[in-house]
Amino acid sequence: MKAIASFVLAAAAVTLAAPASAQFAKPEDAIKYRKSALTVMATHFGRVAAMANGRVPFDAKVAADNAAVAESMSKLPWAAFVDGSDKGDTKAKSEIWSDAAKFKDANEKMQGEMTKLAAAAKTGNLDSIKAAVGATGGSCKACHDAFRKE
Ligand code: ASC
Repeated sequence: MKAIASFVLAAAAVTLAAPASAQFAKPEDAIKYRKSALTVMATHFGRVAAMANGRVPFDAKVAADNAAVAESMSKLPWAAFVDGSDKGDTKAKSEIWSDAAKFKDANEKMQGEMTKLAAAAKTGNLDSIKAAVGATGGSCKACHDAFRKE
């Protein structure tokens, strides 16, 4: 009993200590995970963009809250581009793996823009938010153009 308890605790410790790195039982799980994170990111980024574009009234607190969620999400998808997850229900291009350095640059650029957007949204300055939304959207598009199939 004691041995089992120690084993369970040790297993839990290993799980908890591991960062958000590649821990997926199957390639499909990794695909589902990264698409989910990107969907949540796009949803919250979209709410800020809608305010920046004047499609919905500007509310500084709503903008800041949504930008913070989008920034958090922007860090998550990349560990899920594991080997073998280029096939299946995904638009990922093979260049993600064959040109991994360029993919890393592109997603790090986006993460950086998302961080700047979250900082701009925190200040509540709509002009800064507009500029940051433009730069962030551009970094989303650059990565899609290079690494996402139609
Ligand atoms: C979004 C969204 C994207 C990007 C991209 C920018 O709001 O969901 O994928 O912006 O369209 O060009």
